[in-house]
Amino acid sequence: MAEILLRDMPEFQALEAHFETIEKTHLRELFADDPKRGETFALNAEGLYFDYSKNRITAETVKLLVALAEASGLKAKIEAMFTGEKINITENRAVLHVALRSAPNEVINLDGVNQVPLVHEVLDAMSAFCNKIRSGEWKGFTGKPIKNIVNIGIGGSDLGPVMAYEALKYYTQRDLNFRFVSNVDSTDFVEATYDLNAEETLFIVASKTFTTLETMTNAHSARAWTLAELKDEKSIAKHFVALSTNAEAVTRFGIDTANMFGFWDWVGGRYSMDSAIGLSTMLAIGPVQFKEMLAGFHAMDEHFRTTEFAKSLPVVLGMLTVWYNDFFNAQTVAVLPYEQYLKRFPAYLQQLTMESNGKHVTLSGAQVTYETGPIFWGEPGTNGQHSFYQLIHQGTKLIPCDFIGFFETLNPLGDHHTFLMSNVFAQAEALAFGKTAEELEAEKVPEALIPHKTFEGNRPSNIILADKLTPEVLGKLVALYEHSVFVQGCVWQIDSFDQWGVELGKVLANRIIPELKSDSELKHDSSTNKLIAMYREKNK
Ligand code: G6Q
Repeated sequence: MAEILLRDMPEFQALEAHFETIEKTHLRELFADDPKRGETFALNAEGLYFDYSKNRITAETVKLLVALAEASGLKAKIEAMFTGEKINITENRAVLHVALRSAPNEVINLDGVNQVPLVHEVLDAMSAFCNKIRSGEWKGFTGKPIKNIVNIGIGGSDLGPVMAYEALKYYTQRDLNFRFVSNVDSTDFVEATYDLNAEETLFIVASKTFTTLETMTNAHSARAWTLAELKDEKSIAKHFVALSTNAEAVTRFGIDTANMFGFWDWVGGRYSMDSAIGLSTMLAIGPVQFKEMLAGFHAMDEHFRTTEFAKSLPVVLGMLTVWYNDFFNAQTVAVLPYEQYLKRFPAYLQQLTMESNGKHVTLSGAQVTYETGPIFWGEPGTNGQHSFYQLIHQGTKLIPCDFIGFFETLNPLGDHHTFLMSNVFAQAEALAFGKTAEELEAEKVPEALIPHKTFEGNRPSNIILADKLTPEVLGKLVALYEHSVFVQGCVWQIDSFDQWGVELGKVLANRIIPELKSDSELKHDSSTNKLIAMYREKNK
């Protein structure tokens, strides 16, 4: 569809007018007006309960947000993604992470080739490999089974695997020891391998391009570390596997392509945790549970593709983000999982959301005249309550929050879970309703303290609940956010699937590396020149 800039769309303008009428309305009034609001503004789909009643919205807001989503061409764009159109236009690539979790009998053609059998071929190869490692059938070079698995990757080749490993730790094979190395800082590699022996260690080199500086540097150090102990080039075949789209570079590194699990350019790094990049996850939880996770992703994909917008979890979640970002001018979104296993979920979401929607031009290259991707951040509850929640409750910034919780804990212990979940409900309630001066007076709070103890409330939040954290539920949660990001990108008319900002870093560092190691003339700005000169001096 031809690009009509967002601000010129009547649906956007209708929301601007509507915002004026709702801006001053308090959630206290909205709840008083509709005794059933808590149920009216809730969705229950795919095992996820989504309560969005504590948002500064009315039924009219939802109607107008849905109208904007429709006018943005979302329906057609969803179909374009699912059918392999090259919607990542700046890289001329399809965006087919949904194919990674497709059922074997589905057909998703790209340039006339059905991608689904290719996906399942790799999944089968991964499963066979994982079974060999997990059972001890695969032996290291000296004949010992593998006990330690070190994933080397960065960005999309690290954050998803780390998050999934932590999230699903309860389901892992505990006699395997998992480590993740991402940073080019040598400390990361040294500490991760400090207490390991090469005989029992498998390195997974996870890199889509197999050219990334950090990963290649760590992979070469891992190679040297292995050879220092095993002293034979042939050991590499038993202790290294690669996850990549670049077979040539994998071979050049010295890893046999028989030990390579492939994927395709239509899998974006931050959308790759369910591709071969998920090998560490599959090693940890086993192929059966990995497939349960994929089934969770797939269920959310189908929900997204087939559900009317007003009842679609990703659409409502995504449009609420647009609502606060573009109308209330909220700069951030806090993601607050009340589940220790989800401790890396906010970090994972930061890449998913901010690398996808941190863009300043539209698909046709025009400068946007509105806000795009907000900053995502968060910590697991209840820890955050004892640090930054103060600002969310009483600061001057509006911070919409996503609370994530589970009815059941995986580790029942006394009253812990009751205490944990009571905090989720209490926090969302306090944010929405606050505490008035009258209430404080009734409690006989000294007058001078009343302003300090007043909570104005009217601070929005979503609550996402599921029965318990399983591989399937994790798949659903991740797909929910993936598609929510898609919805936002569609409204903002940006390419959510490129990452030129990341590419820049890769180029810039490469220019300075030789300069740090030589005495060549420096032609940067005066600050950069001085910093390089000082580094040279200290490292003479
Ligand atoms: C993700 C980004 C980026 C990428 C890393 C690692 O969407 O493209 O985070 O995943 O730069 O890239 P490689 O997998 O190619 O090493």
